[in-house]
Amino acid sequence: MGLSRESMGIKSVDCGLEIKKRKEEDKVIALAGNPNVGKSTVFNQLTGLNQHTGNWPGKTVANAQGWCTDGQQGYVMVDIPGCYSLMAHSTEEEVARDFICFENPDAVVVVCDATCLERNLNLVLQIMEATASVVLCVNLLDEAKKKKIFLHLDMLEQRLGVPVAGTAARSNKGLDQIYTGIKRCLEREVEEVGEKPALIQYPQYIEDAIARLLPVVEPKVNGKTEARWLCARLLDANENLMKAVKKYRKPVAESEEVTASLSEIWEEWKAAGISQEQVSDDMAAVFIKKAEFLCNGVVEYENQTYDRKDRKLDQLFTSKATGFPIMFLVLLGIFWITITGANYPSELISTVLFKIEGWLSRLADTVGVPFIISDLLIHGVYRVLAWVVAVMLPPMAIFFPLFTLLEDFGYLPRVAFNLDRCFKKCSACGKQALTM
Ligand SMILES: Nc1nc2c(ncn2[C@@H]2O[C@H](COP(=O)(O)OP(=O)(O)OP(=O)(O)O)[C@@H](O)[C@H]2O)c(=O)[nH]1
Ligand SMILES: [Mg+2]
Repeated sequence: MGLSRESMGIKSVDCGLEIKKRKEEDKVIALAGNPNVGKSTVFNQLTGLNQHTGNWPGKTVANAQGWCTDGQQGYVMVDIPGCYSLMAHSTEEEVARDFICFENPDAVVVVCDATCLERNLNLVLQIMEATASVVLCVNLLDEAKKKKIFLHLDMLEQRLGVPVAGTAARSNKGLDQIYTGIKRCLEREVEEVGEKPALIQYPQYIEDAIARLLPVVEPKVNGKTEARWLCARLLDANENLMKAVKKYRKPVAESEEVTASLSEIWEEWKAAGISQEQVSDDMAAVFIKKAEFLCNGVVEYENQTYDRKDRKLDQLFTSKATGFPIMFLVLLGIFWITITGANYPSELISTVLFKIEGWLSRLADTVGVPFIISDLLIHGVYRVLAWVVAVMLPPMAIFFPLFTLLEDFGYLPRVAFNLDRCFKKCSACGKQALTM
């Protein structure tokens, strides 16, 4: 039975997805994280569904839901698009941010790439600032092992203060830890609501401003965590996020008290020579430093130059001098192989299929099938089918395996990176090059 968000108590935010619980006590869990870290793979393994996965960022562009259970508790898992930050820069990132920040899921599982944990922790910290119920899922542990990167997840759990699960989702390893993590997270939420000290500490002048704003903002939102996060975001004044606040947290956006306090703070900052850019930079720096601190001692590299080969390939495939020429040659090569290479099997298939058409025609004459029927079926339906198969099948059989090879080698994200600037000029983004 499809139950509406209102009837099941889920806050009504239009993220294009109506949450469907099977039972009232089911919990809504968001699967968030950077692009291409295995969120949809985790989602598919847990729910038994088949969300699209592939080795390039930006495959998931809208929220998708699926139901699963650990045997006792039912969960509605929501696979959300990948994002690098809560300051969304694209529509998918907005969809992700709105679900995490304004849809109030019961918990957010943030999936991370174990091979570049520090970079991924930036988003983890941003989400932990926005919501109290977070589980960290460090995925791709098999890849990290291959690259001889070792992670002390217990230490990370201690430092972060949220449950951490280590997984290799593609081979279905460690996924039970996600359930354990969610359970611990939900139990703890009941015990400690509002008690935890803030994980992110901004420079003193920003902390003072947050302390001034908090009493005005807190009564208008859902709890302490969201209030502190929202105060920081109001001070940061990110244009895109402000639009979302206007849409989803009207009482805050329309409050004269909030506007007056904000103007007062900004006036004071202006008088002290503190610019808006400096505030944003100081805030961003806190997350980067915190991620660096958290990873120190948690991540160990047996081979310090483990990524030298990848960086050299990056240089070759994405630099101005070589990136574009190589990309054109590779793509041209693929199209040439596809079109020229397809001619031979096409010819062979059409010869065989048209020979069969001749046999079928003679057989129909021998058996005495009326001409109108044999003409319709053999020279009509069969011939069209034979043409389509002969013309379409060989290029597809050549193109898709080649495309998959490029995907597996990790070349496609580099194509997206190269084309990003051109696509941005058309108000699109580089990732769309892949679907094009
Ligand atoms: N080796 C390895 N590969 C994995 C693992 N989990 C996912 N992958 C692969 O990583 C790639 C990305 O997986 P997705 O599940 O599509 O990633 P996503 O985070 O949903 O990506 P977006 O929707 O684009 O943000 C796919 O090729 C997966 O097969 C894992 O644990 N180990
Ligand atoms: Mg996905």
